[in-house]
Amino acid sequence: MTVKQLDAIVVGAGFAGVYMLHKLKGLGLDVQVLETAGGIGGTWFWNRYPGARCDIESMEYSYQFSDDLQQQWEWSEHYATQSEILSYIEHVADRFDLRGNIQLNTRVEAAHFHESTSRWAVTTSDGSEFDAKYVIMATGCLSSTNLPDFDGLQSFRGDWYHTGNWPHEPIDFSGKRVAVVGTGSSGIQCIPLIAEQADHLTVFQRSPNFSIPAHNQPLDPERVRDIKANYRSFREANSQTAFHANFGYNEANAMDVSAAERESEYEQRWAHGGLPFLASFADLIFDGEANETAAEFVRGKISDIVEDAATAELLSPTSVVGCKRLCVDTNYYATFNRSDVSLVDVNRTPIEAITPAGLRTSEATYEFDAIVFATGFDAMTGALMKIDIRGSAAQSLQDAWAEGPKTYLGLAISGFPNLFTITGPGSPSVLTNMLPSIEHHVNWIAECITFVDQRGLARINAKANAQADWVEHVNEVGNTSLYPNCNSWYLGANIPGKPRVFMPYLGFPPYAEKCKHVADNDYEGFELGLAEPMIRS
Ligand code: N01
Repeated sequence: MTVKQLDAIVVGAGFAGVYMLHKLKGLGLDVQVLETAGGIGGTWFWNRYPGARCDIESMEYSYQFSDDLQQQWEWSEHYATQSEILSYIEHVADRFDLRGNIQLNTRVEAAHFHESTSRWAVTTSDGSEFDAKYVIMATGCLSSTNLPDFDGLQSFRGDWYHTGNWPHEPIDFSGKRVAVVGTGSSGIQCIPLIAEQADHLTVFQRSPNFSIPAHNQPLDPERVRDIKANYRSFREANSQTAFHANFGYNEANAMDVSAAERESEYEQRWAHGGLPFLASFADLIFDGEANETAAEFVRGKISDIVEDAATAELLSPTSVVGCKRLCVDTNYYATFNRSDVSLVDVNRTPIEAITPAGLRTSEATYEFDAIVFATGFDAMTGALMKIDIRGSAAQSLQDAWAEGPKTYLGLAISGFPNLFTITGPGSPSVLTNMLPSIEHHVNWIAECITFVDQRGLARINAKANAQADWVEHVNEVGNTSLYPNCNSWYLGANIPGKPRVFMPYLGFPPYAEKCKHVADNDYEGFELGLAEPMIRS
């Protein structure tokens, strides 16, 4: 078998991998993207469940590297559907002639760094071998599905699905008894639509979640014209915030204003809909008392919407608003007013097994024709840890991260030279609009590679002390907030046995400044290896 020689390998053909490819091709590098799926799109390829759509507005959940692209592409709704987002990335791949460098249906199984050559040997599921100077992990933050190890799943006689690996053909739940397990963003999006079809839907909830109505609607052509006329400043405003330009950050603290003012602010944001609810007050995610006022407001809404008091109470979280990713829904709470929808508290009565006919909790047995697992992901590290990655001295990533992920800026890992992670743990990633964060990382990595190559260097490696300082800083900042207070996937708490570490970095603008500072200072915190010890043939 011949080993394909390359400048760079990009793992994953989601939004990160596709733009990384475009960028590196533009630099004249010989690049190959390797993708497990049978198509491009990452998250938007896999998550085809009913109701899947983005919770960031479409005008901002898009690339900004090409003004022609952002001027010409037409979104139809405020929040784009999965299929529209997938069409968009397909369009980008065609428009920029990227498909020729993307190999689909190919899982990267191993990436081993060779000290003598300062190059990576990459092997894939089809037995192909590649040799590249750089490896860029564009493997996604929420791409490794979490299917809890329920006893008896294989014995189930009906059909079962995971929201994160949904079939391509439409699934018709008409006339069926359906279970949905899990009430995070995916469950909350699909439950109302499955309820409309199914004969009966039973929702198995372990923890209730806070959800804000989306109030999704077709895009207003006038607003689109306005944004397109000022796209640069719109994007600039976006780059100054975590989520989006119109997030409407309120600088006031909840506890500094009257109860009536708080109520009015929350009402306004509930009516506007979506994630901007999180920006109601500056102290919301930092002060427990402030947060409780928002929690109380949402619980009030739930009890207004849900007719049965016991169901409303069961749906009402007692946790911190935003501590788990805030959900955005269409008719979620109202769905529980339907006579053909029931709610089971599996916190009180855990699922004991999947049975041939359905599911058994500690209290009852249920019969189903279909079960939907909306049980989430092994977030941020799952996809990376599935690959046998070995850096200097053959150290494995599994060993390096045994106590939790450690990175420098979420971009590089000490001891793993010439390997980059796009939106890796330790970067703002999931606490931001992913698209600008992806573009920021891709641009930074491309500049870094240019720097290394122009100086004839063989390698760049994050220094252990710079990485340790960064990890400490990420933790310190995280600990100023309420984020570490609940069992979220941000902390890895949803996966049994996963080290509990708050993985994303809180604060996009300071983060971007830090990355710029590092680059401006000849990649401060990195050690640079001299001229390539071996010229590749
Ligand atoms: O996954 P989740 P998700 N028995 O981990 C439950 C993004 N996203 O796919 O909370 C019973 O949030 C689990 O219960 P608990 C977004 O960032 C975005 O929904 O651990 N239940 C929870 O209810 C989001 O945060 C969009 O107690 C079990 C659920 O399964 C992220 O993806 C749409 C269980 C998992 O919720 C992940 O969302 C969709 C068990 N053994 C996703 N194990 C938008 O843009 C787990 N659960 C709108």
